[in-house]
Amino acid sequence: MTSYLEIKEEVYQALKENRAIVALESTIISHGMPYPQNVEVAKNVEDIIRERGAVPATIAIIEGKIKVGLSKEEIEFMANSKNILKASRMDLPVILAKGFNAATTVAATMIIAELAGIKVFVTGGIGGVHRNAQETFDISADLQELAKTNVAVISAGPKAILDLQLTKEYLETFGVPVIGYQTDELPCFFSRESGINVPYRVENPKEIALIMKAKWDLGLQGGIFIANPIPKEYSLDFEKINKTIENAIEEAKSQKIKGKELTPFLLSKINELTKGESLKANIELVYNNAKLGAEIAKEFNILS
Ligand code: PSU
Ligand code: MN
Repeated sequence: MTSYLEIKEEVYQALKENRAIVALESTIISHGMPYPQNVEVAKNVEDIIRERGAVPATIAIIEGKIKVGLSKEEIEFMANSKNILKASRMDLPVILAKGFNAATTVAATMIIAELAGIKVFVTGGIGGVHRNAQETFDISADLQELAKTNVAVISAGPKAILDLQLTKEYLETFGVPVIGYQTDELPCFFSRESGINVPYRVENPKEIALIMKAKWDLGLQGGIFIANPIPKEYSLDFEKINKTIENAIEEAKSQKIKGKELTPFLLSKINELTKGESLKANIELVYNNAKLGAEIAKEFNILS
C-alpha cells in the first residue's frame, strides 16, 4: 500500500496523533471550476478547515502516485495543467499503472480516504442519477461508493443537473443514510429547496458523529450522506436555475457530450449562462461544507 500512497507530512502527523482530518477531492479543482478561482477555492477550503482545528487532506493523483494532502505547488498544478484525467473507481488501477495525472471524484476520493484512515470528506455536490438515465444508464459511480465505502460525505446535496428523486431512491435502495443538516428538504447544490424531503434531519455535528459511530459499530458497510444546504444569501432560485440547467442539458445533447465529460460540461455551461452567478454559489457552498466537515471530524474524533 505504501508504495501507492504518499501522505503529506501535515496529514501524516495528524494521523499519528489521532487528530481530526477532513479529506477533500480534486475533481472540483481540475474539472469543476475555472482557473484561477479553482486555486483560490482549493486553498481557502483548506484554511477554513485548519482555522477550525482540523487538518485538510486534498487528494489527487500525480504521476501515478496517490497524494493524500497536496502542497501549494501541487494544488496549482492540479488547477492549471492540461491532461489531468478525471479518476473514479474504474480509472484508479489504470492511472496508477500508467503513471498518469488525475483528479479524484467523490467515489475515488472516498476510496483513498478510507485507505488512509480518514472518515470525513467534504465536497461541493455528489454525482447521482442523471436525468433521462432510463435511456442513457448514466448513474454516477459516487452512489455505489456511498453504498460500500465507510466515509461520511458532506455536500450541498446532489447536483441540480441530476434527477433528484431518482438519486434519492437509489441511495435508499443501497442503504445509504441521507441526512439533512438543519433542513427537512433535500438541498440540491445551487438551491436550498428541491421539493423533495430528506428522510432524516439533524441539528448539530455531534448528532452526525453519533450516526457515523452507530452505523460502523454495527458493521453496516457504506457511507453516510450529509446534505448541507447552501447559505440563504447565496442560494439561487430553484425554478430559475432549473431553466438554465435544461438549456445546458439540451446543449450537451446537441454536442453529443456523454460519460465523464458531461458533469464538467454542464457546470461550465451553467456558469456561462448565469454569467458567473452559479460559480459564486458553488464556491460559497463548498466553504459552508468545509465549516461543517471540520466540526463533524472533531466530534467523531471525540467518540472514536
Ligand atoms: N462538486 C462540485 N464540483 C464538481 C464535483 C463535485 O462542486 O465538479 C465532481 C465530483 O468529483 C463528483 C463528480 O464526483 O463531479 C461527478 O461526476 P460524474 O457525474 O461523472 O460521476
Ligand atoms: Mn456519469
